[in-house]
Amino acid sequence: MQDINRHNVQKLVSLIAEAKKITVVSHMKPDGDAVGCCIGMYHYLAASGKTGTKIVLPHRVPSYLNFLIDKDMACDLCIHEDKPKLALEVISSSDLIICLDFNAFHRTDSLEDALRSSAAEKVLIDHHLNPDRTSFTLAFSETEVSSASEFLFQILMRTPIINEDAGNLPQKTALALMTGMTTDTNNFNNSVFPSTLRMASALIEAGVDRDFILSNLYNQYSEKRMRLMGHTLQDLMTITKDGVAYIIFDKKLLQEYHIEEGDTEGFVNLPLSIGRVKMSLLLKEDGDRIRVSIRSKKGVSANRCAQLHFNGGGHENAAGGRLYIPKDVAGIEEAAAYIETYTHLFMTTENEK
Ligand SMILES: [Mn+2]
Repeated sequence: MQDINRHNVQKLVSLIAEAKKITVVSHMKPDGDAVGCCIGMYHYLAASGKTGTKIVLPHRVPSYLNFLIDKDMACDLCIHEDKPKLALEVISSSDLIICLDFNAFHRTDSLEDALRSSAAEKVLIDHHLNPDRTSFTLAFSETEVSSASEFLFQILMRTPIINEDAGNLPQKTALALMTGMTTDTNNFNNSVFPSTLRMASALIEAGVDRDFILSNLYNQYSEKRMRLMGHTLQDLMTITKDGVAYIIFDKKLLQEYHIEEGDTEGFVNLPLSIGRVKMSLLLKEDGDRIRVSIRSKKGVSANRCAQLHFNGGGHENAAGGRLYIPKDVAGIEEAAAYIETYTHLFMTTENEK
């Protein structure tokens, strides 16, 4: 946690104190961690007297996270895919931009240019490898944490108004950060550090309702999601002789099951429960690209595979990327052959550096 020192926390506190218009941003296709830490930060800023803070996201918040959005906050939430002009105006008119849960501006997709060209002070708070530190006034980066939500929790705990007592966090911040950590660890299934359990313990003591979070996250799925899961496991999952499982969702299937963002959350993890599966890939056709999620077991680097073959990267055992049509593959129908070829190369010669 070398970035969390008195000097940096002090600097963050004074950047916030001096700012007149603060904007909080996160990455494209925001997940529970991205949304959780943005909302957590928003309510911390509001409690610090910073009204008028905006949250700008490239894409909509998945509906399973709606329980984190209250009426007051909803009008400060600006989504680029809904209101592109407004989103870019908010960014260019802010004097402090707090960037959460991503390591470089290109991860924000449509917000990238506006963030890059903005004259605002920029703060990074993130848990991915290889942060682009030079683009920020102040960077907090740490990979030995479960999530950006956990890292933000640790930083906020060191600020004077919270003063190491989670009971001083606004309740909505506590709820949002617990939610972000829970989704990024897949409910304590991966990336759990001693500090993660300390955070959970402090937040539960401070009154966070974990049952409420779990019932919102995991017991509110649509029927179509479970039916698609059944079809996927029965008919669409392939396992190669190298122990690589892959699932491909083309546009037709996504339309047939009326699949929205968030509906396939967690699918990529399912094949890892099979003993001989060492790495799992989920591909989704999305316009002129195919989005790729990769998860791996210990000893196999999802991050390296994403970097080498899928124009991406991420964490050691959880990464993502994309294949461009027609640059990488002529179309979705060629994706299976691409995966077979390149994961075989990866598993046999490239994984062990
Ligand atoms: Mn994250």
